[in-house]
Amino acid sequence: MSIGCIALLFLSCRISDQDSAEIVADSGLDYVHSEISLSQEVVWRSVEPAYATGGELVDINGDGLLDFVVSEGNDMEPGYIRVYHHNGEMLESEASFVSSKAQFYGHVSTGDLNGDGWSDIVVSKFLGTERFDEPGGVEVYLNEEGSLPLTPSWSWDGAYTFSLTLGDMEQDGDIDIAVAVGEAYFNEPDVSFILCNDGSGSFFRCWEDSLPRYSFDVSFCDLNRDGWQDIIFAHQGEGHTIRWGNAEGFSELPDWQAQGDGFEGNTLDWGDINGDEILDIVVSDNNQLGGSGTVRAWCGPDFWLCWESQDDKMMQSAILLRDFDGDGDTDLAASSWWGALRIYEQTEEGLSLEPVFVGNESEIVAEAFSWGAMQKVEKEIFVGSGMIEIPQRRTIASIQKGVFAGGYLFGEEIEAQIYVLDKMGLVLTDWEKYQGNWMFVPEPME
Ligand SMILES: [Ca+2]
Ligand SMILES: [Ca+2]
Ligand SMILES: [Ca+2]
Ligand SMILES: [Ca+2]
Repeated sequence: MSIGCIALLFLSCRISDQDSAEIVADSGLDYVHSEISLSQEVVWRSVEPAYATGGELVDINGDGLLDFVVSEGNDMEPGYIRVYHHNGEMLESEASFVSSKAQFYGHVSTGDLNGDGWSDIVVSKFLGTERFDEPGGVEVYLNEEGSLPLTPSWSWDGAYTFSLTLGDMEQDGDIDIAVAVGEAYFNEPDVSFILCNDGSGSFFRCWEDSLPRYSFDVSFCDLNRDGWQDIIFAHQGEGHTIRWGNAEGFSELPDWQAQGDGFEGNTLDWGDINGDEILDIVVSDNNQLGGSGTVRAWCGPDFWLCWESQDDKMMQSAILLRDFDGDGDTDLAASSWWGALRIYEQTEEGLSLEPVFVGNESEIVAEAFSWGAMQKVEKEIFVGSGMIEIPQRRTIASIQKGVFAGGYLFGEEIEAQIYVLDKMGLVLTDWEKYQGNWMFVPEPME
């Protein structure tokens, strides 16, 4: 989308979902549970020994079923990008796509970087081949009409990065990469940065932080819904930050920084956790290096500390904000290193202070969650223009016009199919080498 479009489509560019988009085909399917009902049963587990870290459900081969992309390595042992394709019944237990070169990969993000309708993947390489003595970088794998290349389509080396995210900083309709930078065990802090898309799937540095810090997660999100994506970083050793987006991009200095202590950010997510329809942020703070060991939320519009998990302190890791019980509000999934899957439920009183669901498996070492339809379900056609926040962060089944990443659709014209929330699965990555990755489903899932 050009600057001209922003003028022409000002309303649709600056207002998210309802005003700029309509669902033109409603399946009529409802998925309503009165309480969280994830099954204790593990319905899928991958078999390869690996230090799996990143993971996202996305349709790689265009058959309308979600595949699971995993990035392995962490800081322990080089691993691969793997794709567990959906075989029609379930994810395959052994990945049929494996990248060619093992690396110390951190987290992975997916979106359409070159506007061809196929989902591409971008991965943080946490460390280089000399492990803690050599920085990693960023690798892009452009989907070639249903299959990923064995080696990166584009790459850059020179920073320790554990996580990255995809969004559109300048509202030009192509997808940029925000890179969270820092390795806190042995290295000095460093600056996080954004790689802007030149439109053809190559990237150049177009913004960086004013200060070196330790950043372990980052997200683009239009928190104040003014039509510009804002940027959120989870930090270690200092407060998490927000910068407001505008036509000039982001300021070097944060516009907001969490006050207090206990900051050891592992994962962040955004959503409305208290039902006022204003977006909030949630961050897991690990306690390996002195952090709080809790999951905490800062509520918009002023981002005051509005919620903190009251169950045991632990090495908090993966979190995800989605509607796990299908009652229309956003709940929180959380896990820790060597802990159980926990779900905190939103009710009229807000988010429960302790989990309403605790899984039987108590030694999971989760690093990423993803939530998506695991069987063929009805889809809705979604049309609009500008930047659209996808309702309930639902997963894209296919896209005819526009591009998508990170819970948003972008384009002068947008036409996409999104899955209804039905037959859902919750997958998580696990970096205990011989445990594999896991999937839980709500019960009953037919
Ligand atoms: Ca693509
Ligand atoms: Ca904004
Ligand atoms: Ca809220
Ligand atoms: Ca809910």
